[in-house]
Amino acid sequence: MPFSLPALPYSTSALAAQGMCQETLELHHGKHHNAYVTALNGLVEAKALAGKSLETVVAEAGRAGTEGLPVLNQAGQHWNHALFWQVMSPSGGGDSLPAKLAAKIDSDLGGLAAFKEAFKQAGVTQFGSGWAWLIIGTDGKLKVTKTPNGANPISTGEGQPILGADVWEHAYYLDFRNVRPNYLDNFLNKLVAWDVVEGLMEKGGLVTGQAA
Ligand code: MN3
Repeated sequence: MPFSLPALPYSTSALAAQGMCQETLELHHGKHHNAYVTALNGLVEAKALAGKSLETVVAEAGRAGTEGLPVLNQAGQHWNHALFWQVMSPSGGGDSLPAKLAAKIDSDLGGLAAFKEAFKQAGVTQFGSGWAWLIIGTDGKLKVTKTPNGANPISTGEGQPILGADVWEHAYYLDFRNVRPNYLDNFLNKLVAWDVVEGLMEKGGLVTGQAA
């Protein structure tokens, strides 16, 4: 079964009042994400990916280094966006985190304010395109990290992402022009679906159910 574009869990206008306009979501989901899926499906036969889960494809492409890059660019971006749509919500944002997630952020990252600052800095300092992440590290502790382009912490072997912010310019240019820090502030304060993030933490990460 080919990879497919997952439906947004809300309408394209649902996040407009929270700083992500309809045109951003239409282009980002309908054009950018869709293009990654189409390109990835074009590689399935040539790269012998048939039958493999998206998570396996991403991990293997990451381990293959430079040789795996053509697959990682598309497969990583497919996975990254699949997570990204899920961790935002029309009822997202705020500082009232569910209890288990709040406690884990307190113990591993020094509290919500410290986490937000670290996450924002990860996104701001990712030179060029890429992603900022909150992950469950290989030691079981929460960690903030960043990756370039289509890579992610599964492809680098760092751990399992439970929150990701796209810092490619296409993610924020219509809403925040060139001001990436404001996009990241808005993401953290108005868009993050903390209940979804806690659910992913308890499950040990996202399994997309997508396979070639
Ligand atoms: Mn994107």
